[in-house]
Amino acid sequence: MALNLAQKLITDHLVDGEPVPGSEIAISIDQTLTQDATGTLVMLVLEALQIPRVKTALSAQYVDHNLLQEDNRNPDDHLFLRSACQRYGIWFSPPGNGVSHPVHMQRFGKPGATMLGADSHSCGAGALGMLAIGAGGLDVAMAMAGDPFHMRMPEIWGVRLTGALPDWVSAKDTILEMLRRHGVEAGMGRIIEYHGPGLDCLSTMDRHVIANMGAELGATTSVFPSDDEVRRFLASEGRADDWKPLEADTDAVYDISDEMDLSALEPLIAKPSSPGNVVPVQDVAGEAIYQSYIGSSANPGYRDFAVPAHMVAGRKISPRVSFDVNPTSRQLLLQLTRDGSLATLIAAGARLHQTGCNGCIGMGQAPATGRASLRTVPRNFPGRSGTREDRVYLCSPETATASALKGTITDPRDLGIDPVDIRQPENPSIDDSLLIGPVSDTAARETDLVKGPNITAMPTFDPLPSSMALRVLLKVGDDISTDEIMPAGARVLPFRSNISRISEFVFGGVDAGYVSRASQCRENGHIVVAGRNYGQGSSREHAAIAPRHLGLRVVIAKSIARIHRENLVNFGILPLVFVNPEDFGRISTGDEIRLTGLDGRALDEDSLTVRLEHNGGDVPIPMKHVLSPRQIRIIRAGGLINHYHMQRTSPA
Ligand code: MIC
Repeated sequence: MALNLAQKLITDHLVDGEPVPGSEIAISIDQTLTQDATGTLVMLVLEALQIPRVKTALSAQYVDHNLLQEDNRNPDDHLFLRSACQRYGIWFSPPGNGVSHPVHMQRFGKPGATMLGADSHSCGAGALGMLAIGAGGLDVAMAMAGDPFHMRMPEIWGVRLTGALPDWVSAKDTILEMLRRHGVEAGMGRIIEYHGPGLDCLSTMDRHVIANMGAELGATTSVFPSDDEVRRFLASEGRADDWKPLEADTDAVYDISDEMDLSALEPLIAKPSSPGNVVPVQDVAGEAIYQSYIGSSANPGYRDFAVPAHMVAGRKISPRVSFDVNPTSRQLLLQLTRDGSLATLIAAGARLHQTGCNGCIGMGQAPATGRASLRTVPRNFPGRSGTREDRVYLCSPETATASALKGTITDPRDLGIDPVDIRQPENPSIDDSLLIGPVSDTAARETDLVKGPNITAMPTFDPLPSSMALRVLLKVGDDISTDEIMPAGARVLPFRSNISRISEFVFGGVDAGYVSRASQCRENGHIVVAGRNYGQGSSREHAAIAPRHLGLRVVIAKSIARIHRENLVNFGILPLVFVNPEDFGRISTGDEIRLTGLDGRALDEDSLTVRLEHNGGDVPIPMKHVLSPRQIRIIRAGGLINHYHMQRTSPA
């Protein structure tokens, strides 16, 4: 049977289940990626599971998020991670080496391999013809321990690209066009596979831009074929031997077929405060800006800095704009330094920041109150920049630079500058000298984990009771992101390895009273009710573990984003979805909801009825859970760690 590329990648790694859309499958994982903000918990889990050494072909740990060393906490985490890498056989990429996703793709990514990453943007490596999926840290830890990764077989959404991008329109506009057409939920339960003649105008790093922000469409991942362009890319990284050709069979079919003519695209911009709020740049042109920011995993390539350098050469940035340059990696910084692009940017008035995720995750560069900030980053959820009432726009490096020069939102086509076609240099600077490889088994066994005072053990959680009567402590609307559930940023990120402390920030920007209300009924537990696409965005499992620590036992929503739903399950929180979305309106904060029979039929079948006590009445509300039998066992056990131990002590 003719297969598309995503089906080939899945079939090659299938260890359990039928690859029929919607049914649970298990796939083997070749590589894992962790970054510091999620990696500390992953390493603590490996310790708790007493794993001697990772079983993957390759696991790599990057330090790119928690770079501000305001006190001992972040640097203590860096040392802990370094020791854990040595202990468990993992590559270590230290602070300063660069943003995990592009570095991983450049130095380790392999066409045909699977990669599970504890970061939602791990999907960027799909640019190489890999099956690269973002997941919660617990799932990644299990993959490192040698377990397969479970997911529902996604539908495959084929997008045939035709034409070629016009001048001043780039890969970022392509993914913004996908978001403009389809919105932030369209990719749920789907893999997006790009194919067709339009690929010819997209370099591998351009494809990374598109695959990276597939996360913003809610997609499981995105894939591109491994073609001559990927061969060229790997050869330029000195890794020609890692290339192999991979593409869909000629007569392959897709569950959903779509087409995009690249020649018809124009510069686009996502307005505050959703990546799905996309309009043509022309529609908002002229609005004054305060900041313009280039860099991040969403625009990590050489051209994403070299094109801005070309644009500002011999010109000056508007005096009212902070033009923040965030180089992706040390390797890229060396390249930009050697070829003079960096000097050009600085001469024009750019502010140079260290290599890393930086302001993308609210680690510095927060914009001033009420002032517009244009960024090439992937997300603009409310408050994510660090400024509560922020106004962050997402755009291409071309639009960010044109606007920095003018001081107002500017369509780069209106600048009157000659267009350039800058691609990855054929012989880029390659520098792996900071990467530290795994050590021998003997050296690993002799390594002690280095734990600073802020690194605490994973909390333990009770199994699911057979019945519960819980109060609704919070009701929120549609599209609540994990940034709103568990904020990141310079103030909160240093507590990623201290669950009790980080819990103090849960829902901080949404409802300042939530933590104290939850703490008051912590033993009994509580419910959060939400609208559509609850938990969109990051893979941070802290958005599940910290509310669980505060007593969250059930989430009831109109729909729940993929990674967050898995994280809820992994920490023993029951995710329920309304059968009739209009029932959302019947529940109010403070209501009591009763759930019974959770040890029996109520969960074994996909539909259950909860009883709502409201104004003295008793209202039945039908729910579904869409959980597999494996996930139900995990929730009943009180989460994945308990389940893991139970399986080892009493095999079924
Ligand atoms: C993000 O872009 O939201 C992050 C920060 O990279 C997260 C991971 C995290 O919260 O540590 C992600 O995308 O998964």
